[in-house]
Amino acid sequence: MEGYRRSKASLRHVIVLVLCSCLMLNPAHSAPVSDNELADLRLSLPFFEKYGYLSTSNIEPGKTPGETLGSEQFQRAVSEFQRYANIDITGTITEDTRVMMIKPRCGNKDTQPNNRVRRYNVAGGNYRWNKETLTYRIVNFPTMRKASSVSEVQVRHDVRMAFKLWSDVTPLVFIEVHDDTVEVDIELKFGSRVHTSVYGDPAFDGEGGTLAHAFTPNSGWGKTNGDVHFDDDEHFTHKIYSGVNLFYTTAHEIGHALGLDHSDQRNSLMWPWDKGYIPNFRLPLDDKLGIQVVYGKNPFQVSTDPPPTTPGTTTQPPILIPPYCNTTLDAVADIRGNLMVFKDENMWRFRPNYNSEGYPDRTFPLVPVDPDIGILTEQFFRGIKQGMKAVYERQDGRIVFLKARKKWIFQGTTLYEGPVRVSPSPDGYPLTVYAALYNKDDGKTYLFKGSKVWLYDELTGQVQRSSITKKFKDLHSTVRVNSAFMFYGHKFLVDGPDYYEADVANNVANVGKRNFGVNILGCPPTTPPQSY
Ligand SMILES: [Ca+2]
Ligand SMILES: [Ca+2]
Ligand SMILES: [Zn+2]
Ligand SMILES: [Zn+2]
Repeated sequence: MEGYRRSKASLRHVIVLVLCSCLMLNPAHSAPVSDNELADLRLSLPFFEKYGYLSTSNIEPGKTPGETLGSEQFQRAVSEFQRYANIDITGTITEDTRVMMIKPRCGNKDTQPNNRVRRYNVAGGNYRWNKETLTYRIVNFPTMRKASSVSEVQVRHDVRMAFKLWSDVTPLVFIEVHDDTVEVDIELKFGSRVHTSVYGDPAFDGEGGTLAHAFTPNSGWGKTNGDVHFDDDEHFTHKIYSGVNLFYTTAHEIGHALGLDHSDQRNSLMWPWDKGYIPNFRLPLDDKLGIQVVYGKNPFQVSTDPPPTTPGTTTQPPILIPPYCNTTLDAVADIRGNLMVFKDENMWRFRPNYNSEGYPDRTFPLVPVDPDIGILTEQFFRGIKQGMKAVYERQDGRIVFLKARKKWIFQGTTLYEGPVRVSPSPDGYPLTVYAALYNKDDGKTYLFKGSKVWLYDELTGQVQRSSITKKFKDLHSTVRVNSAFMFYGHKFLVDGPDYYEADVANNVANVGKRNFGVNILGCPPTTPPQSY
């Protein structure tokens, strides 16, 4: 069986391994054998067993180390491993082979797909989640403490960004749950050696070797399905080249937690070996195709290709300044990691600049995806015509449109509910809203109107009203928010052509005015008279 799935067969093999290794590794019973051969066997037999290349129960007991090394099963295992590791295929233990057996890696098994095409490997069958919204909790934090170890804030950030890699290319939505009385789908925890009381959960091995492992969804482990365990003896780091990069390891393990097995493609994220810190890391194509086989595409997928041009049509005169520049926008929202900007009947999508130094945290200005004239919002979200006041993506991944006293809720690009009439309620939900954002940090939706802000709890329906200057202390009382959104952990409040940016504690970073179009959307810095 592949990955960490409950399987009686694999447990049986572990027991057999202990017996066989004694027989085979005892030179007293066998023909003369070199120390090197013995060392190679001691290293490779448990390794091949652990990673699924060889079941030692298949090797006849009583074989000498030399006979074992020369046996067809063993040589086949070595060749298969060498193919997976992308080193010369010799069928014998070479120096490269030893290096790759010692190199830090994921503890899950390498699977041997029946076809020999280098590619992603989906666990297949029912080894997937049968829902699109998944919850996770970071149960504990690394206890290894060096000056350069990840901080708790960095762990939380890296985990969020690792999930985002996968949610950006699928319909999946991940929600962090802090309350430890609530059962979640994916638990992430750090542990050393024997680290859980779960029967069959393999022990970790101290620093080096195995870095982490994860459990395939729906694979018979009960609550442990989909969980991710990190070896707490590793020195996990954040955005530096030393130590083990936590973001990369987490992103890989989440791949397993979603139902991917290892890929033999060296440049994929699901390749078993650690690659360390990679600045501006993007999900490789192999992994993207793999996860989309299981869950489908992100309905808002933004192509990184230039917009298609239709041959034969007359080219439109170039617009000097796109209509979204230097103007008051209707609404702005972060939807699955892409910024969507709404004005009149049009919308524009902007994606992060993957080549920017700050990627994935800060990549301003963003890169426009749609033509300057925009695309019709109605073509994307049926029933949504011009004049939307506020748009935001809710915790459950649904998208809410607000206009006057009406509310639409979309699941992907499909209308899920609405338009429903927002009725006056005793709890004080505002009747007209001019801007809205969903705050992942406190789970509240911020609704803006005039000098007021309402904090709305989507689950309980509770509303809390405050003045803008009380909620955002540095903000001037004349600020009127027309659009608002949360992007990479910061709140952006847009007032006409200008914007203010607030951190987790609602401290406003830029108290002075800053042009939204120029700084965030990449509009031309000078503003000649508009030509339309
Ligand atoms: Ca779980
Ligand atoms: Ca380890
Ligand atoms: Zn793995
Ligand atoms: Zn474990």
